[in-house]
Amino acid sequence: MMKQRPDGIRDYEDPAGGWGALKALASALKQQQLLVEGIPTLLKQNQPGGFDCPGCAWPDPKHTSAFEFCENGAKAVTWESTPKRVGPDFFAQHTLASLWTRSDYWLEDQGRLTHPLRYDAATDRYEPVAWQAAFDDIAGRLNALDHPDQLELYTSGRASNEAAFLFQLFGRQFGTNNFPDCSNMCHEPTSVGLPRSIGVGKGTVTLDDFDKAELIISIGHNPGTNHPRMMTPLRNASRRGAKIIVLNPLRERALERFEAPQAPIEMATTSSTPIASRYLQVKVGGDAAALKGICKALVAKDEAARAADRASLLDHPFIAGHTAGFEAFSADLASCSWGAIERASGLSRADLEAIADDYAASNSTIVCYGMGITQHVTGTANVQQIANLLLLKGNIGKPGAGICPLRGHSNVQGDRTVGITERPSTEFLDRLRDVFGFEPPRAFGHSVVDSIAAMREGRAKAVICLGGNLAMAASDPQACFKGFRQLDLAVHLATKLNRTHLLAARATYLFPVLGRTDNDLQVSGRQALTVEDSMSMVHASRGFLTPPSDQVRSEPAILAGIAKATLAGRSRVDWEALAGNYDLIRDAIEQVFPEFEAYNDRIRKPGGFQLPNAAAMRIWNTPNGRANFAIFAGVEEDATSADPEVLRLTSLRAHDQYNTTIYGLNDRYRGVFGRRDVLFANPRELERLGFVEGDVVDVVTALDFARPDRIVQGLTLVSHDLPDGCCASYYPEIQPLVALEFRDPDCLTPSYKSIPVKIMRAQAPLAGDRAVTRDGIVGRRPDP
Ligand SMILES: Nc1nc2c(c(=O)[nH]1)N[C@H]1C(S)=C(S)[C@@H](COP(=O)(O)OP(=O)(O)OC[C@H]3O[C@@H](n4cnc5c(=O)[nH]c(N)nc54)[C@H](O)[C@@H]3O)O[C@H]1N2
Ligand SMILES: Nc1nc2c(c(=O)[nH]1)N[C@H]1C(S)=C(S)[C@@H](COP(=O)(O)OP(=O)(O)OC[C@H]3O[C@@H](n4cnc5c(=O)[nH]c(N)nc54)[C@H](O)[C@@H]3O)O[C@H]1N2
Ligand SMILES: [Mo]
Repeated sequence: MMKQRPDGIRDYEDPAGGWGALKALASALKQQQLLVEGIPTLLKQNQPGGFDCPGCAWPDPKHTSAFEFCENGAKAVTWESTPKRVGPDFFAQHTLASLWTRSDYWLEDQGRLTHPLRYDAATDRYEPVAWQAAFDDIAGRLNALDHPDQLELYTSGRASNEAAFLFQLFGRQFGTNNFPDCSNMCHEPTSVGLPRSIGVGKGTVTLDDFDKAELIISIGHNPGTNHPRMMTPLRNASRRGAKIIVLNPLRERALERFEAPQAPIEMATTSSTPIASRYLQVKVGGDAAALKGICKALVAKDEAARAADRASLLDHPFIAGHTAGFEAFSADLASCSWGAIERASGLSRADLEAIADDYAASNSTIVCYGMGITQHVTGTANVQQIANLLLLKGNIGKPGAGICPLRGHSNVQGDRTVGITERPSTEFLDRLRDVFGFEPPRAFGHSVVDSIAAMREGRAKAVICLGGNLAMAASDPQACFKGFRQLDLAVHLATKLNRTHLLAARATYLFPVLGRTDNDLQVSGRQALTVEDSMSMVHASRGFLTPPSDQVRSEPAILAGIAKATLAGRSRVDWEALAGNYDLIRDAIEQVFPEFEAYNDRIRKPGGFQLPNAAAMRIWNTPNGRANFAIFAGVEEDATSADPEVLRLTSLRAHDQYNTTIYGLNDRYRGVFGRRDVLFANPRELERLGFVEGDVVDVVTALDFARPDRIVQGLTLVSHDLPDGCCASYYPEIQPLVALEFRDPDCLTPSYKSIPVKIMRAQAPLAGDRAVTRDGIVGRRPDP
């Protein structure tokens, strides 16, 4: 007889996509009360003249089908264009203390913010405030700081180029480079590691390359959920016979089998397309070792081939002409033992050799990767190992080949391009000075982890958040919650209510902003914004829906309002003019960044334009002018640190969420329905540790910085196909386990995906915030 599985846990047998995706869309429309009206909105998504999907940063194909259907893009759009509203009445009914006890899911599902609000400590409520009064008060408080570096300016990656540019212009003229942004928690290892390897911190491929690649290697990303439009090129590649190799601890359904929801024949005959030709379940955190193993096998095979006078497997002319460090790199590979590589990666030598053979046989290879690579203590090293593999066969800067980091937020790459960085270059600051006539600060500022530490320690006094949900997205809620509550001033620009907004500072403002789908009308007429996708294409985005209320303002308008009030006589920038006509903001961007030449003309062409990428042209902007091999020395150490009680925990996105935004409680492809309070591990490991599926457990960190409150409580064990020694649960529920100090020392990205943990039978609940419920996190009790 079949064993009874825990409530809401089922085996999912179908391919990803297909009718299930269409059904899920119908229910998303219904949940947001958008039955018929939702359809025209979806039709304008990712079409020339329409708006850019606020979902992911995957580029748009040149010849868009009637509409590029994407279940999760559709959810992002319906979530934003919902008719539900959170206005002054709502806040009159709810104190912050009572809102705190709700789940994150509930908070955002209440609807769009409609009025500028100010927190009143006497009533414990947000109350309406007039825009100008708010700007004046904020200006007074900012100007009362002892030093501009007491201000932190956070950017979440949905902000447009125009909003981001104004934000950094304001901050730098105010006097700080404190620009923590969501990139710090996401692809910072790419921004730090790739420039060392190839001189550019961005991907080198275009969509055309996916049509030409003979081999695509996918490491640590889950496109069926997080970049669904990427499934079309993967499916096409598989159908024309290209190989696809996956390295992922979980067997993600879309990487196994996919059924295109826009292909009628496939849907009618339910003949799905197999995606991966080889699927290897690498150990959590074992990627650098696996990549090293593949390189070791390949270099050894090449030496053997050449000794036997057979054709070489590496691109030696490329290595000699374009790279540095090959000798030391191959010597290090030779000295690293297979035993250590197998233990650290959890993969067999035979499997890694087989990948090396596929790779050797391919004339053009793309490696795609996501958070499974970046969010580790070794994130930067992991990215550089991928670059090594590509360099061995000259797979950068040739058709059908290259490196493809899957960016997260739809404009996270663009925000960086236009100046959201805590480590600005001298060249950029000089141009800012020349164009705007002020001396920008030169000292580097805070990234996310530094900014939270500064808040916790009282060094930061004020924060302005351009979108996002910083206190939930960052590691260490123990530090974030305390830090936010100690501030003198917190200002949030947001579309919807979230938990970070409930952390009241001495003065707290919550401003409603226009979203991507909204018509943005300014004095000069209807405005377009611009964004840059994962493949460096810059294009315009125009919303068309009536905004939630006439009080809602655009991000550029609000930032200009704050800047004008704060910098008063100090700035020669005409903030009002910029906010009234975004063409003028783009002209300013073009003056500072020459690669945006003819910006306004070029975004008026459908599809926009591509920013130049030196590495894709084999120009290496590294200090030595070459592409560099990087040695990773950590394999042996990793292979020996084995306390059998400790599992390595990775944090995942469910299918029904967008980062901290929870759209629903299902994770369909992993067979989870109606709940988020689960911990996945394989049945052998459950048994070895004395548990069975369905047991309720608490999880603690097994790190030096363990403290009694670094615990997550009440997770139900679910058996799932994962490698030995590993377990997985959802982001952001596991956040209390990630100490601020647990991060990649090279780039400060928190190690959200390799947390050493111990599991134990559930104790009586400690503090509310650590106990996970079916709805995810609810703050049962205010954090002390
Ligand atoms: N619908 C939707 N779309 C999104 C988002 C969303 O939340 N929802 N978020 C956006 C953002 S900001 C981002 S950054 C991207 C994120 O997109 P992804 O990078 O796909 O993000 P994650 O869900 O964190 O998934 C990581 C994948 O890595 C695997 N993994 C975990 N640990 C390891 C490991 O140690 N090694 C390897 N090789 N694999 C591992 C997991 O099994 C999972 O398949 O998506 C963007 N798009
Ligand atoms: N454990 C763990 N932690 C992680 C991760 C992980 O994989 N595991 N992933 C990390 C990653 S990759 C990222 S990118 C970060 C994400 O960190 P953030 O970007 O800070 O978080 P989001 O959840 O995307 O932000 C959601 C909020 O953005 C606001 N919003 C939505 N649209 C708009 C808009 O158009 N304008 C404005 N102003 N506001 C808007 C809404 O109020 C919504 O509540 O989290 C990181 N944290
Ligand atoms: Mo991200």
